[in-house]
Amino acid sequence: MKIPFILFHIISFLMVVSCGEPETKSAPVSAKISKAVFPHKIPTEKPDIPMSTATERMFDYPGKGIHDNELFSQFKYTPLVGFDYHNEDGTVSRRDPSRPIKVNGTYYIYYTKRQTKIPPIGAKNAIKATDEIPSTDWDLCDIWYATSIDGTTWEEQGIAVARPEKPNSGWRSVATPDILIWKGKYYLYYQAFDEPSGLRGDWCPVSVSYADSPAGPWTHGADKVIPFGKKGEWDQDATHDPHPIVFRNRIYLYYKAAFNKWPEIRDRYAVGHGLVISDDPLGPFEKHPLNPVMTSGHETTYFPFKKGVAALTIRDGNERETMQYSEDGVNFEIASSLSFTPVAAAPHIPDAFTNTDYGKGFTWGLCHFINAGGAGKQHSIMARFDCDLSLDYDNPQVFKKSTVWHKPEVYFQQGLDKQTKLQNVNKDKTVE
Ligand code: AAL
Repeated sequence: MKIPFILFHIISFLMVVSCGEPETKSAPVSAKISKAVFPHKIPTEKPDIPMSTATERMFDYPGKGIHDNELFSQFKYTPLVGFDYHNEDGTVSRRDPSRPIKVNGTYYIYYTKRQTKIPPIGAKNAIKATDEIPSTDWDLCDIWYATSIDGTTWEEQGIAVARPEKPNSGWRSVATPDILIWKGKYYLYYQAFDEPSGLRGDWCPVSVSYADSPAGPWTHGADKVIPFGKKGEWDQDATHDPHPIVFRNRIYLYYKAAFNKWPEIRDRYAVGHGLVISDDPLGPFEKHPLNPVMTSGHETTYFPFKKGVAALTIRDGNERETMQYSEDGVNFEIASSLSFTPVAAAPHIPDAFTNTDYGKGFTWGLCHFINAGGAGKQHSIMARFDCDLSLDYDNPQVFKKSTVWHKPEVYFQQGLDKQTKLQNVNKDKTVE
C-alpha cells in the first residue's frame, strides 16, 4: 500500500509523541530511520518512505524479484543434430546464426560457414592469409542455410549467398547474416569483407540480398547499407552484426561497431551498438542521432517487447550480461542481470517482423560456441538455447531460478596461467 509522504510524517510525529521521547538533534540516524522501516513483505508499489538507492531501484525493474521479472530468464542449452564438422579438425566452422524464421511449418536459418583446407591462422597473422588460408574463423566464408521442423534437428540445404567475384564487395568473405521479412519478401543482411579480417582491424561494411522465398534464390540488393561514420567517429570503419526488426512500422536495423582499433589498442577493445532506420530494406538507412544506443554487449539481439524494444546484452562492457529495455528502441535501461547467456544469440521471435504494437518475446533460439576445437583445430559450432522470455510462456521452476550451479571443474578450468601462478606464489612468500 502506498503511504502518502505527509501521512508518513504525521504517523512518525504521533509515534514520537506517544513514546514521550521528543526527537532531538542528537538522536542517532538509525533511530530516525527505524520509524519507517522497509516491510518484511515486499510492497507491490514503491512505498513513500526514505529508501536507499538500491531499494528504490528495485521498483524500477519490470519485476521486484527475478521470479516476476518477464525480462529475466536462465538459459538451457542443447546440441544441434544434423551438422557435420569434419571430425572437428578445424576445417569446417558454422557460426553467427540468423534468427530462425518459420515459414509454412518449417524453420529456416542462415549462418556463416567456413570450409577451408586448414583452420584459421589468427587475426594477428592476417598478413599471411592467402586465397586458401583464412585469417579468422569468419574469413573465406559463405552464407549457408538449413531447415528444421523442430528447431533442434537441422538439414543443411546449401549456400544462400556466396562470396561474389573480386572486386565486388564481399569477395573475400561474407559472414554474420540476419534476416528481415518485409512486405512478403525476404532480406539477408551480412558483413561483406574485401580483405582478410584482422589486417587493419575487423573492417567491413554490410550488404543486403533479397528473395521471394526463404529458400532463395537470392539477388544482390545493395552494399554499404549502414553508412560508416566519418574518420574519428565511433563507427568509422566497421559495421557488424546487422540485426533488423520492424518497430513502429519502420525497419530498425541495429549493428555493432568496435571502438578501439585492432590490433594496436585491442586490449581496450569495446563495442557500441548503433541504430539505422529506413522504410526501404535496400536503404538508404538514416543513422539515429543518439548513436551508439548501447555501449555494452557484443553481437546484437534486439526484439519487440511490450510497447518497446528489449535487448540481450552480452560479453563486453560495464553492462554485459544484462537484459535492457527501452520504450522507444533508443534509450535503454537495465531490466535484469543475467548469467550463462547465449553468445551470438539468435532467438526465434514470432513477432519480430509483424509490426506488433505489443511484443511478446521468445522461448528459444540458436547461438554459437567459438571454442569448439582444441589448439590448431579452431572452429565454431552452433547450438540451441531455451529460455522464458516470452509473455505467452511461464515456467519459473526451470527458468526463473537465481543461480546457475556449475561443477567445480568448470571453475578450475578458469585457473591461473603459469606465469601469474608463479608471481602469486612469490608474492605470497614475500608477504610471509
Ligand atoms: C562475431 C560478430 C561479427 C564479427 C565476428 C564475426 O561474433 O561480432 O561476425 O565480425 O565475430
